[in-house]
Amino acid sequence: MKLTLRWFGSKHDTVTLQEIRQIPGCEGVITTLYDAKAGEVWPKADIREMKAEVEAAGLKILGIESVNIHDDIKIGLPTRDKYIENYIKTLENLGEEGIDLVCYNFMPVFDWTRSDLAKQREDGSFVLSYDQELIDKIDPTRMFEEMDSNADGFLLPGWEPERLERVKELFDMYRDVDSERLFENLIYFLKAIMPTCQKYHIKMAIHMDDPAWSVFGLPRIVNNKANIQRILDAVPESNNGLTLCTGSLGSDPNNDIPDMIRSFKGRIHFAHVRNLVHLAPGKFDEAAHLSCDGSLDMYEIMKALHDIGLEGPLRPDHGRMIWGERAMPGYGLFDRALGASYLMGLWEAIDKNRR
Ligand SMILES: [Mn+2]
Repeated sequence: MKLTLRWFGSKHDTVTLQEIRQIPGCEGVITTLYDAKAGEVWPKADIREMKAEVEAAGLKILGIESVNIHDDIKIGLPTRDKYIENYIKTLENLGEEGIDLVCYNFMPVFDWTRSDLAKQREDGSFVLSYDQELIDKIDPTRMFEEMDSNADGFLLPGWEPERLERVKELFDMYRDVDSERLFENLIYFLKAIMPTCQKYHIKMAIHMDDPAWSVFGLPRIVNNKANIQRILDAVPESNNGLTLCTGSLGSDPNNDIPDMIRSFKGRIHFAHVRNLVHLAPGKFDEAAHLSCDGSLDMYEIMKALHDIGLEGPLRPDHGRMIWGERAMPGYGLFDRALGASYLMGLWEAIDKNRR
């Protein structure tokens, strides 16, 4: 396991590489070319520049989160082949620069969804929160404005403004895409990129849907054990793997995360570890990483990751906003650093106990 932190680049992130380097045990960052649009080829010069900046700070790029998938690929339009070609070129450019892990998601229209990006808890901290009853009252085509007005002026990872200006049109385009069609389109994409992934030893790591159920009637296919297993079986190359996100899976209390981790052994290339509190069906608040602060047992989760011999990067996921910090929702320094230290402590104890 390699401890990492997500970093959005010096133009967008309030957290610096120098700060990240001071988190004990942190070996690298998970980053992206934030300004690259889905469907574009990532220029090699830009990848090199990003890599040089990270390495100059004494860190490594241990993965990309994300190389976003163009909607035409998810919808399965005839134009998808052109965008898959571009994706392959991006993978080649990353592979040639020694980057071998790519996280992505296959959610239609919206990336992750929340009803509140700064809900205040009793201790005064702020967290992201989800309440299906509140979401049901929102006109989906106004979802971007709802999220944006709630983001304290920071950009929201995965919510590209230029794409969301077309949100009505996107809903229309996805009208005939049910979960079966979405699954077929994912498999088509994966089969097309596998030879390149194998050539460059690139591990593709699909992120779980967040939350783990259908929102605004849009299909969900990466949300439970059976659905995820089906994706792994349909493209059995180990390059087709997962970003195991405990917060996304954990939004549904029916998901037994330690059991899922053990059954996906060999296919988990990247782990996002965070906690949340189940308040009611379809309703949760994010929490500190500590087990007793939320509903997930982080010790059991880390033990399962240790059991499968996780070799790839792991990162603390969304943190609370604490100590007056102002940052992108979920992505401040303070609480993620606390989470990182806690997860490293669990890992050390599990590791030494087993030797
Ligand atoms: Mn995640």
